[in-house]
Amino acid sequence: MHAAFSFACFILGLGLLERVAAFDLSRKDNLAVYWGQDSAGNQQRLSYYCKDSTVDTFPIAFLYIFRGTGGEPVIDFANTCNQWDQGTFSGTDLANCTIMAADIKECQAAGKLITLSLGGATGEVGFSSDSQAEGFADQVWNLFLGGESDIRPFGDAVLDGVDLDIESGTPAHYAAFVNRIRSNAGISNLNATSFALKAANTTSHTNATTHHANSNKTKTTTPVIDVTNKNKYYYITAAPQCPYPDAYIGAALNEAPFDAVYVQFYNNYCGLDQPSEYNFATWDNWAKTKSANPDVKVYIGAPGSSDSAGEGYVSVSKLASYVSDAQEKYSSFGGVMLWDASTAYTNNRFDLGIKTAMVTSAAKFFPEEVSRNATSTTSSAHSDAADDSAAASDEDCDEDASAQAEVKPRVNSRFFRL
Ligand SMILES: *[C@@H]1O[C@H](CO)[C@@H](O)[C@H](O)[C@H]1NC(C)=O
Ligand SMILES: *[C@@H]1O[C@H](CO)[C@@H](O)[C@H](O)[C@H]1NC(C)=O
Ligand SMILES: *[C@@H]1O[C@H](CO)[C@@H](O)[C@H](O)[C@H]1NC(C)=O
Ligand SMILES: *[C@@H]1O[C@H](CO)[C@@H](O)[C@H](O)[C@H]1NC(C)=O
Ligand SMILES: *[C@@H]1O[C@H](CO)[C@@H](O)[C@H](O)[C@H]1NC(C)=O
Ligand SMILES: CC(=O)N[C@H]1CO[C@H](CO)[C@@H](O)[C@@H]1O
Repeated sequence: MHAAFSFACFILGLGLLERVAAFDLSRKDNLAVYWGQDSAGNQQRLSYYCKDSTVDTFPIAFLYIFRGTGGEPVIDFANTCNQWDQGTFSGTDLANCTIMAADIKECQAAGKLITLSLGGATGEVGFSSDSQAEGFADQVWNLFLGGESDIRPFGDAVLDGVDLDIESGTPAHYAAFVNRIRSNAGISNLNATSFALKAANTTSHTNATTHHANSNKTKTTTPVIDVTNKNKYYYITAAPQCPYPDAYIGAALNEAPFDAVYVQFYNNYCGLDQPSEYNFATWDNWAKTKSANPDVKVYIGAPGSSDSAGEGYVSVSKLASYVSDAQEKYSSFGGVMLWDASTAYTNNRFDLGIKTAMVTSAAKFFPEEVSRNATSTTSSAHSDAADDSAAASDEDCDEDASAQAEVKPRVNSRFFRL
C-alpha cells in the first residue's frame, strides 16, 4: 500500500509538470531568444512573443548597472519599461516594472523560462571582492528571484534565473556571485534533473507520510515542502563571445557551475560567417574537460537578422546546417540563442524558421526522444492547467495592450549591441 501510494503520487506529480510542457535543459532543440533591447525598433511587450511554442527561454535584457543610486541596480527594457517612462523606486534609479509581472507569469504558465540578463555591451558591471559579489547575489535574489524585498521591480513575479552577458569591467569574482545565487536557491549540489527528482521524491514521501498520519499523530508534524512556487530550480547561464577563453566570464565558467552557455558566434573572427574559424568544437571540448559543470549545454548564438549584429548573420538554412552538425557530433549541444526577439520576428520569423529546422533534425538524430513540433505544440503548451490562468491574464493583457499602443515606440535602442 505504502509503495503503491507513493508511486501513484510520483506519476501524478510528473503529470502536473508535463501539462505545462516544462522546460527541459537536456534537449538538443531548445531556443533562447533575448528580449528587451528593441533592436528592430518595434519591440512588443514580452507576452506577445509567448503566444506560440517557438521560444523556450527569454533572457530579458538588461540589468546594466550593478551599483546605481542608493546602492540598487539599474534595469532597462527599452520601450517596454525603463526608469524614465515608468518611474523608479524612491531614492534609486531602479525602474518599477510591475507592469511586466503579468507578462512574465503568462510566459511562465506557457512553460517558458524568463531569466534576467546582467551586463550587455554598455554595462557598468564588475566586483572588487568575493564578498561584494555575494552581497550583490543576495540583492538580485531578493529583487528578482526567490527572496523578498520591499522593492520588487516585477512585483510578485519570480524570475527563473540569471544570465551573465558580461562584456566590460573586471572578470574577477563572478564565481562567488554564481555560487551564492545557487546557495540561496538551495541548489548548490543539484542540477535541473536531480532537483526535479528530489522534488518529486520529497512530494511523494511527504504525501505518503501524511496519508498514514491518521494512524499516528506524531507524524503530522512532517513539514510540507512547497515545490510549486519559489522552490523551483533557478537556471544560471552566460553569453561568452566565441573567442576562447572568454575575456570576461571565462574564469567563472571554470570555477562555478553554469547550466548553459549561449556562445555569441557573431561580431568575431570565429563567427558563423567564417566557417573555417568557427569554433564550436573548442567550446564542446571546454564543456567536457574544463567546465565546472561537465553537463553544461552549449548553444549556438546567432543574430536574428542582418541588422542585429555587425557581422555573423547567416540564413536559416545555413544556421540549420550548423545545428544538425552540432546535434550529430557534440553531446554538449543544447540549441540556439538569438539576439534578439524583435529582429527575429521582423526578419520573417527567423526564430520559427530555425526552431522548426532544429526540431526536424533532432527528431532524425534522436528518434527515441519524445519529439516536439514547433508549429503544432502551441495548443498543448496552453492546455489543461495552464489554460485557466492564461485565459484570465490574456484578458487583462489585452486591456493593457490597447493602453500601451498609444505609447510611441522609441526609434533607437540605447543598448544596441554590436
Ligand atoms: C509600482 O508600480 C505599480 C503599478 O505599475 C504601482 O501600483 C506601485 O504602487 C508602484 N510601486 C512603487 C513603490 O512606486
Ligand atoms: C528519495 O528518497 C529516498 C528515501 O528518503 C532516498 O533514499 C533517495 O535517495 C531519494 N532519491 C532522491 C533522488 O533524492
Ligand atoms: C507511533 O509512533 C511512535 C513513535 O515513532 C511509535 O512508538 C508508535 O508505535 C507508533 N504507533 C503506531 C500506531 O504506529
Ligand atoms: C545532472 O547530473 C547528472 C549526473 O550527476 C547527469 O547525468 C545529468 O545529465 C545532469 N542533468 C543535467 C540537466 O545537466
Ligand atoms: C508539425 O506539425 C505540422 C502540422 O501538424 C506538420 O505539418 C509538420 O510537418 C510537423 N513538423 C514536424 C517536424 O513534425
Ligand atoms: C497526489 C497528491 O496528493 N499530491 C499532493 C502532495 O502534497 C502536496 C503538498 O501538500 C500537494 O500539493 C499535492 O497535491
